Amino acid sequence: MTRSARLFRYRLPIDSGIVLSGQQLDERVGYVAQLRDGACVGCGEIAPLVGLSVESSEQAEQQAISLLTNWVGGQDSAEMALYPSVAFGFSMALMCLSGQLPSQVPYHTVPLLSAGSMADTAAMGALAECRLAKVKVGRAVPGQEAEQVNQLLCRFPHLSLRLDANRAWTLEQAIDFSSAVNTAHLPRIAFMEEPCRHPSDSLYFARESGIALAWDETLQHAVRQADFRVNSLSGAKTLVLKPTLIGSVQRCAQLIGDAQAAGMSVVISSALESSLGLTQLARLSHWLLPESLPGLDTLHLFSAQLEIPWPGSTLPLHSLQQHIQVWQS
Ligand code: OSB
Ligand code: MG
Repeated sequence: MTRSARLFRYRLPIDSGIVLSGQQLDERVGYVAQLRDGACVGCGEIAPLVGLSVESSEQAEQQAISLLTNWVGGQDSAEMALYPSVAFGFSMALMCLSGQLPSQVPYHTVPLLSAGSMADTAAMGALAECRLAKVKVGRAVPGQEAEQVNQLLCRFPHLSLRLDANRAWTLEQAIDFSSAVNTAHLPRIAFMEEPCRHPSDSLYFARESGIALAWDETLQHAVRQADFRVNSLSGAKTLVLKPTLIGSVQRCAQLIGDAQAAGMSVVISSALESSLGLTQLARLSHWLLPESLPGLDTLHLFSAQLEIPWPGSTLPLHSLQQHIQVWQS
């Protein structure tokens, strides 16, 4: 038997404010599974996200250890039902081990900002080069945020926007927002993720406003249902898929195929993974969705990168060895 495995736990300071408005997180805890088979090595990140994942870090760690123990013992596929983060990280490690994930990919992502970022000159400078950005809304008065969106679209005539309200609005607030967006700008809103607290209001809002809808939280809840069918989500134009919250690479690929067959597009997005996970998500996105730009602009929230650098990032790089090895076999 030539197999061995290790599990590392990382802890990295993070400023999650722009992404998770309600429950701020100042430290990201996650795991990296490292599989070895002969001369081949493959890593995958297992990083449940507090507040969004069903599993805790401790539960993911326990399950990862039993899964890796079985794998080292010669069992190729999981016999147990896996938590999404564990299924994702383990399947990604296997894909890398067998060389199936393409590595020569463009590390493109859609820049992430909040409606209040207009005063941030660095963020504004970056936009001059872009044709697509994502703006977090739903944190201030809807009419004012719409005004900020108008200003952004006036200032950058080639820019289109993805918006994300994270279910912050009532139907009335969502309408307040859309009616304050210049009508001429509406076609430049590629989609809005989760405008309203209630998905039924989001569907109604999309029909009323003409702004295309994307499901993110609604997809995460739906996939947990035993009788989940992707067709139940077809009121949206786009599904935002966060593999750490969904499951294995195979499950993600299946979901992408089903969504496309039902006429929806798919965007792969970050659940605040480290640079190791983010670079793998960029590779996964290019492989499964070559035409789609993923939403992976969350590395700058961290104070350091982990093991695999994101091309062009100047953040310091930690090796896995600088973090804690919690298990090996
Ligand atoms: O609401 O889409 C979200 C990251 C972690 C948790 C939730 C969200 C996000 C992002 C990632 O916004 C960035 C992106 O999708 O472009
Ligand atoms: Mg979202």
